Amino acid sequence: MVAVAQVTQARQSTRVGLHPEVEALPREELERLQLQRLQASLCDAWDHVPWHRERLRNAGLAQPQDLRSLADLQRLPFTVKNDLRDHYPFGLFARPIEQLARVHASSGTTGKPTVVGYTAQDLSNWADLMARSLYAAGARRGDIVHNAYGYGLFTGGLGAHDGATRLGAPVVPVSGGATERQVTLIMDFGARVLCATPSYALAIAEVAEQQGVDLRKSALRVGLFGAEPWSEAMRREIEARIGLRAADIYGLSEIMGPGVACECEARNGLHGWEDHFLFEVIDPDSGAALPEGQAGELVITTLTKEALPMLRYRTRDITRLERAPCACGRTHARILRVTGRNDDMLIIRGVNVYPSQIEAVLVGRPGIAPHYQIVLERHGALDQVSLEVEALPAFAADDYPRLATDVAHHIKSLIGISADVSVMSPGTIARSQGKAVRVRDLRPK
Ligand code: DLL
Repeated sequence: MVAVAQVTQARQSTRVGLHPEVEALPREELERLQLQRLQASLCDAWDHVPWHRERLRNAGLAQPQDLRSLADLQRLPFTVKNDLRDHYPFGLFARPIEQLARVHASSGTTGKPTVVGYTAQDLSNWADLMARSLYAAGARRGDIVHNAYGYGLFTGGLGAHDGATRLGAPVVPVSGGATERQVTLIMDFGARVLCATPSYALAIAEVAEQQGVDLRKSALRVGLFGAEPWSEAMRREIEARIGLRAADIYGLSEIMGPGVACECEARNGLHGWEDHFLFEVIDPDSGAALPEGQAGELVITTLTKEALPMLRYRTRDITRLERAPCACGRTHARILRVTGRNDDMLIIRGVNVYPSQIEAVLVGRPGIAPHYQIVLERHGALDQVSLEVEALPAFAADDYPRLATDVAHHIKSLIGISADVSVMSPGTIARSQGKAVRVRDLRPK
């Protein structure tokens, strides 16, 4: 009895988040729940997706019940993006079409799109997790949410939309584009929460400044920015120019969409919602699990997805996991800021570089605007990297060579690569309305 009373008391004193009964669940209980759900999800995948069944058998499972502990997860094979493409469009779905409520797809640069599906229950869980994420970032019931994530096949728009609705927050479903109008709507409607990619948030800030509108005087207080890698320097820039608290939100369509993980107000990593997902970090080369805290590729297993269960999905995203308690009282693991994708890593004369590292050097540099492009070319056998950056309007063309030298110097000293830097006049570099394209690869295919 005493033990039960103590647990109840401990839970009451750590009431945090929109779903305190799960967000602050003691780790042993969380893991018990995860194992139950993993076993159920594995049975589901076994029964309804022949491809999973065959692969699980090949991995030595005679029946799904052979998975007895979370550690047994290591015995299961990985799933990769190409597996979805190979079964285009619905081959890995565990539910017949008539039980689906929605599909989304991501285009990718080559080949067939990746198609993902949701039952009504999946959509409801997603809305819960997105509402939980909005709340963790500081949004509350009744706040107007200006949702500038793209609506359509991309999961950003509808994902954030349903989450805001679940939270009880009215949504302005503006999607991306028509940036002048976005500024007007933010000011006129008094939005308190802004959802957008970080690069588009910056584009909105820039257009507002050009219109003579001070967004810092708007009602905006909270931003949920994600769908692409961004840096701490970019966070400071966005916060200073819009006057809000910017939270990092992570997700991917293969697993759900936005709201797989989100920062809380402690901003010490993104809480990955462990009652619905299992997170691992592996060595991208060997596939071996890495100890907590070590950087590697994030691998996610879904625990409750009905339409498209995912077993050990290799995200290609590079990050670290922390399970130490968070100051906010949530017990769910924290995924540290995703620096970039494995596929986006550039190897420049032997140095591994992510575009977000270059961003961190550029943003806030005197005279330089936070817009940039990395251009890859091939000269003979050698890959050549150049960097296009923009000057701030107050600087004259005469200043550009000096600014270029300053940027090249800081790139060299902070990242260790020699880049050929061109400073261009304001507005030259294309602005994004969704995910920014940071790298222009002109190398022959
Ligand atoms: O980008 C879902 C999303 C929408 C997340 C809105 C957050 C906000 P996909 O189009 O499938 O889904 O792209 C997923 O985007 O594997 C990462 O490489 C990248 N990504 C997403 N969020 C972040 C983030 C959506 N906060 C891919 N930081 C992922 C860094 C991110 N990269």
